[in-house]
Amino acid sequence: MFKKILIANRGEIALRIIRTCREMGIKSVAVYSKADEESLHVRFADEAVCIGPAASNLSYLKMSNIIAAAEITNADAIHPGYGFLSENAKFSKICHEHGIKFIGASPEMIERMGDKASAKATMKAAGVPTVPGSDGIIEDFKQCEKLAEEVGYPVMLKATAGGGGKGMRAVWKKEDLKKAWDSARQEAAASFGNDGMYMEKLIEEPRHIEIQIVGDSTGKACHLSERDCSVQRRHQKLTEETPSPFMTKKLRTDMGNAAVKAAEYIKYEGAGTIEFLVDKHRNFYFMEMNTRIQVEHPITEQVIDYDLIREQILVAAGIPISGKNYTPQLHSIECRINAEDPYNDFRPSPGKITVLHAPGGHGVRLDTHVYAGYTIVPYYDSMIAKLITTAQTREEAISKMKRALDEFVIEGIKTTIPFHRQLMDDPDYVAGNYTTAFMNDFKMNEPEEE
Ligand code: MV4
Repeated sequence: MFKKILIANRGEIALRIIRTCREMGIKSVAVYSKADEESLHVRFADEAVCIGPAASNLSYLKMSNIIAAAEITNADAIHPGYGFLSENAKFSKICHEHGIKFIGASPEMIERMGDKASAKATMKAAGVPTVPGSDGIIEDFKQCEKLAEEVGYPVMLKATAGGGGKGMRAVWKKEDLKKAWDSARQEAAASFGNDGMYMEKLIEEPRHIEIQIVGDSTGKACHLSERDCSVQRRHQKLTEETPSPFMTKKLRTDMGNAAVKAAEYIKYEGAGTIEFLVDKHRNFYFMEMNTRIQVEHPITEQVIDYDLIREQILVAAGIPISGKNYTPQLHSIECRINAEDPYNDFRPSPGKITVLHAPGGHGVRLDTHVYAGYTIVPYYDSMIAKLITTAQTREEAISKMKRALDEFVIEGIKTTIPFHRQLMDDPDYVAGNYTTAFMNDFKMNEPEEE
């Protein structure tokens, strides 16, 4: 088992990993930028190394400085968390070359799943349902036109190096195809240095339902059921829940089995997530695979009483998993609390937190690194806390979330707490009647008088 793990991340996820390390008797090393000197993960870790100035590309993305920090502290593993270098094949490789265990996917696996067209081809070969469309990358516009006729409008053009919606264009009619083809490739070339495109039949107003999987070094995999992540704004998840209100017993069995089949086909090791698009008829199709721990992992932990970070560490240490599949025994909802102003187009709102009262009580979990007096810096992601409620039923989990949001006081900056509070009263949300189109026409009510 590892004696010392370096956490190559910051904020709430760094704290989350340090906590599990402490419980497992593993020493932890925090790395931090100059701007994060006062951050909680620096204080909670056993050791801390400053790896550079505020800018991410000179600190949390600076591979040489992170490896150097691991070497001077004699860490035998690195946990990358999510974002930053968590799905960077080159970093996974460099860790391996330095004899440091990367608690994540192998370079080959990251490459294979990071290239969306190749990931889709792999899933198709594994027998996982995929959206009808092109067989890999589209060679030229002539082939694009021909394919669109075969697939039938509307179609979705997607960048193979993309993900999370970048380099993606929905095309409803033939005369719009050329413009979409040119602009999508331009965006993909600019964003990823790779303008490879593929095409799919457009699934109208799909749900985004993902399955958590864990694979071990013996080639065994299991699934830990689903998370519904359909409530998104500009491809940013806002809230997630498990079980999905759209799920049926049969759908869960079919999606879970497809996810395990895929994981065992590619001999996936570690925690991973297979994202599916689900249409209104409950047909499900492979969308993308993430080879990292995800922001929303706590709701899965809550409903099956499981520590996913612990599992990642055990699997990375070569310990086989139990192999048991899980079904949610409770209902859990996560609200991502961002330092953003929901009354002004969710624009970032960094600054000093002058007053903070955290919610608590039965069934309330708050994963956060902030505290009264802490200054939210503008250099990183705006998420400052994840508020998670868990109860026997969805209704109780919503009621608990309302109560917890009402208790949650943060002054000195704007946050998305008012957005979540309104969401919990939204009739369609409360009825579980929402798709990825839900936020398209969501409007904030006028703020209540202070
Ligand atoms: C789709 C789709 C409809 N049809 N593919 C968005 C980003 C990336 N995860 C893929 N996405 C989509 N792919 C087909 N064939 C609709 C989306 C989509 C979406 C998917 C999940 C969550 C939110 C979304 C918001 C807009 C579009």
